Amino acid sequence: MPLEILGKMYEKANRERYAIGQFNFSNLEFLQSAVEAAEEMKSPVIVALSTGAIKYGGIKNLVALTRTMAEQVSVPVALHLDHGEKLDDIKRCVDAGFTSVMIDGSHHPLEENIALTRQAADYAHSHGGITVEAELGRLGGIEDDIKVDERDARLTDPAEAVRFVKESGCDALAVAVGTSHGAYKFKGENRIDFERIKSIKQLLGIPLVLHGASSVDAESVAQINQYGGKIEGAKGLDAESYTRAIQNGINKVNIDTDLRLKWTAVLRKLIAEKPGEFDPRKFLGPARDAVKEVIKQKMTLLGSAGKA
Ligand code: TD4
Ligand code: CA
Ligand code: ZN
Repeated sequence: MPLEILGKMYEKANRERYAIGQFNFSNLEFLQSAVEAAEEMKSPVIVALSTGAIKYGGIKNLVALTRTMAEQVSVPVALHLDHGEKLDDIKRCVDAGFTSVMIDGSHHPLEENIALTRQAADYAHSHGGITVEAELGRLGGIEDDIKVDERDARLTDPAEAVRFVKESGCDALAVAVGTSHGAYKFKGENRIDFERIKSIKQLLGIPLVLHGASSVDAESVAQINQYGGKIEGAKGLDAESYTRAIQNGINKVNIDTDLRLKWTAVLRKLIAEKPGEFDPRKFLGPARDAVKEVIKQKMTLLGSAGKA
């Protein structure tokens, strides 16, 4: 299929209460993993590029690869810009053929976030009806010792979200509900504010996005450490958190760290165990297959398997 507008994929997900996975990539193999997993699971999929990934791979190369791969499968694939910060990032990606963009003005004061998001939405909507995700609230690790009022201050405020969405014109909203990017999300138990997701969803009705949603699989971390790595105290979301977040209104779940961890675990082991090998395909191929398995498991957990 040609690349699909994310907004179209959201309609069914929102109606049927499941989430579509966003999988970040910056190379051929991660993209293959995501697209092949989607085809095998009959799942819609979102593949995403950060501005750093675009710099790494080249926008034309990455868009051409994604288009070509999407055309060879029967499931819908959306190409999304992750955490665009400037209006120019948005314009560049919309012009290059992305079917969804995120404008992340969450670090700006509310008025500025609204104004920036409005400009991004006007541009994307008038250029092919491209879907726009915005962010309100601050993502970050919630430590056990953080005070409740401080915690509250950084999470998305439901009333503010209503005004934000109305005035900015965004199509989907990334909410801060206790997750954070990277491998170190929680000290103890998962602490996600499911009630907050529910309130925001009831007020807005639009697709909500969960960033920082990796599980940080303990086996991958152990394998990395066994073969010379050093990753300590890493912790992510458990399976139940996905289910509860989705039941309460999340329709897009962003996953990057889990893919990076699995990739590194496989590569470290293979390189250690095959000292005479120097064909990159002998390393990258198995890593690609392992990442694909992780993505397939996520699609089952998110409920998107079988929905394409
Ligand atoms: O938005 N994301 C992915 C962040 C990707 C960052 O890419 P760069 O290193 O190129 O800047 C997420 O919300 C994923 O969260 P996760 O839990 O997987 O870290
Ligand atoms: Ca942000
Ligand atoms: Zn993110």
